[in-house]
Amino acid sequence: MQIEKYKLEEHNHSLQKEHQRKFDFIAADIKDVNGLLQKLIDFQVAIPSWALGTGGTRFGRFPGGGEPRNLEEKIEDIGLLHALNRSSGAISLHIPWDIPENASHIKALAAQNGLKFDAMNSNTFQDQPDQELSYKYGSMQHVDKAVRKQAVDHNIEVVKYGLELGSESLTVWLSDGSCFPGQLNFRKAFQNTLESLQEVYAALPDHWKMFVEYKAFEPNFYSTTVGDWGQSLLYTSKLGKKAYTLVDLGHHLPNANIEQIVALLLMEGKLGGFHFNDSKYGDDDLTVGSIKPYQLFLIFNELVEGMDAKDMNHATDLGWMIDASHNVKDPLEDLLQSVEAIMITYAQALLVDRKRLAEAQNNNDVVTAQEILQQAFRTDVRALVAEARLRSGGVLNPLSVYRSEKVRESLIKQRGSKTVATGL
Ligand code: LRH
Ligand code: MN
Repeated sequence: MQIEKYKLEEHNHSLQKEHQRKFDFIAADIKDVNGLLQKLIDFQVAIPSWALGTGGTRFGRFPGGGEPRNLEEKIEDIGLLHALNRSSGAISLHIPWDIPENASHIKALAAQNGLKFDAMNSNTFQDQPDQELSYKYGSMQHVDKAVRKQAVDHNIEVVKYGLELGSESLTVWLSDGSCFPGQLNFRKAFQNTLESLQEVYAALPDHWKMFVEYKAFEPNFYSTTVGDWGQSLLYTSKLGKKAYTLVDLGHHLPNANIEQIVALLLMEGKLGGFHFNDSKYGDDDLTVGSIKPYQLFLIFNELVEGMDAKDMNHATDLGWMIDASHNVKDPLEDLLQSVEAIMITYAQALLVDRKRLAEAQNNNDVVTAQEILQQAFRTDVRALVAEARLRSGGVLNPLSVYRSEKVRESLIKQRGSKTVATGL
């Protein structure tokens, strides 16, 4: 579904005066406001193809209707998000949920919607109907070499799909682990997994990256074979320079200091990217910044500091992806809120007075250090993010346009109220 351009312009015109007042107010205090705005304009967040329908849990799923019935409609939905916020310029596919039957057609449709293909995701955590061997007891860790080979072949097949679409990275998340003490030999599981990842790594095109995503628990509840950042760093260090660690914010044990993990992975040159979401308990996959916005700010603070220390390109040198599941919100509204939260937090991190912070740290002036961070976190940067959207052809308030244009109602009319998208 596309929204006519004149409707977007009408919306911006109706809010222009109020926006200009707020923008002028905050811009007055920023040295290089155009430089900051350009960073926001360049910063693109990849939307997961598996999060365009209503998510669910083992207790139930409550689809809201109008969900995309195929990859084409998923691309159109992300295209609509991108037309509104101009910050969602990429899609991350999950195979086999989103096999591009006709790759050149899919690539052309994505280009029409201003979308690139970010990391491809393999899936060896479910058994497919036509699958020969089961992943019940794991995939790359499996005691049976034939099961490990099946998992390796699947990942190599996913790379092939990605090559056809112009993707340049593969995310490997392994649900492998154990549910009971004694079930698994941890050392053999690690070595089987490393050996399997090395076979996939060997098949990677030169310019590709492999992201090894860790997770503390679920679906295994005693051990996970890629269970934390240390284990993922061990794998990626042994694999080689094309292998990096992927940080999914919901994959940590309670109270983990994720910003410290991010700072150290960045320092080691082994941070590949993110799956942004938020959580209060487990891998809740909630809207970004909806539960712990200050933690997200502290993570972006380490990202900006660490990337600038290595002279990295903020927009392109790391993988910025959302990984969320929408149980009670309209999936597209949830994604608009998540992208907004990421852009707001990135803008706040860009406002941190790095020079004064370093001085305070060198003087062990703990109070001033906190004041400098919270000065940025307590700055309302929404007018900056809105101005960046305006300058890149988007709208001042994406959510209100989505609602005022009754997008969900139109999608339900077009697709029906019972359609369920592939994904989690
Ligand atoms: C695992 C995970 C992984 C995806 C899946 C959809 O919890 O975060 O990134 O493959 O969600
Ligand atoms: Mn994830």
